[in-house]
Amino acid sequence: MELVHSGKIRDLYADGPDLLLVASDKISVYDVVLPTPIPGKGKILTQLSLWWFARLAGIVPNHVISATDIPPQWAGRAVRCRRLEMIPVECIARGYLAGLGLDSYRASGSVSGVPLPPGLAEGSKLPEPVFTPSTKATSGHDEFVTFDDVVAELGAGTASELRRITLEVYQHGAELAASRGIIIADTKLEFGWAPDRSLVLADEVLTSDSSRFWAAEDWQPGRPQRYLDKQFVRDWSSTITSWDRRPPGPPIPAEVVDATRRRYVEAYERITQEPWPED
Ligand code: Q0Z
Repeated sequence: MELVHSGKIRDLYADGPDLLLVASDKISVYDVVLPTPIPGKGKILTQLSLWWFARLAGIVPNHVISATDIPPQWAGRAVRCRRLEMIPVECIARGYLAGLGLDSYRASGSVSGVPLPPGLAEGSKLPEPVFTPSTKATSGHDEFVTFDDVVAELGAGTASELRRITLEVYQHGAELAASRGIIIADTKLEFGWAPDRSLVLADEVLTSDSSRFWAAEDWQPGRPQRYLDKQFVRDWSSTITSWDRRPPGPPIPAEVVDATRRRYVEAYERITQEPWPED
């Protein structure tokens, strides 16, 4: 099979007219991939994404063709999908302030040109979710663009549809996750055009690799939040004073790997209310 794109965590293959999106067990902290995998992570996040796609199908069609017509070596951690013409805008919805959104708010009081009220802190809940699109900058890191920039690039109709669908997906997902003890602070969605020019939700959806998942019981604005999945790795790595957060990262000890795997399983089980079958 032809490798179309290799990312840090996932790979994309072409299989005839289809694409296969293959998730690995790799984990990144502070944007650096560590040398030790988290066994099962690729499967857990793939199955969670598939669960969301099915749940969200009433809001937006998606790129999934099959979760089972997959070569055996990738069973459970790959999705066969329709090849779309991808839209070069990262469609981000935020309900809470963190990461680059927080940086932008501190610098300008706004994110993607959307003004936010004064007095918000790291981790604050926003008055209502906002659409904060970004584009891949040549530097590598994403750069916020305004809604008007999206209009200029894609037209008013498409820009409005992307904003509407992104906020609807976030609102629905965040509400369901909140009822199950997980705050989805923000999420990044990717869309493509089908041959008939309809908008299709692509890539992965509402996983902890495309979103910030916080344990609701630990949420406390005014400080960096604990990540539901990666906090053990982040906390442990911050004790490795010889690591400067540049590649290569240090190997992860077995007990941190196990605790982290349990958190991925916990997030899957809390959201889907189904036991993880391989636990
Ligand atoms: C997704 C990506 C990577 C995983 C292109 N249905 C689609 N049609 C066309 N293109 C894509 C998709 Cl999902 C597509 N990506 C992002 C890169 C591993 C996802 F290396 N790029």
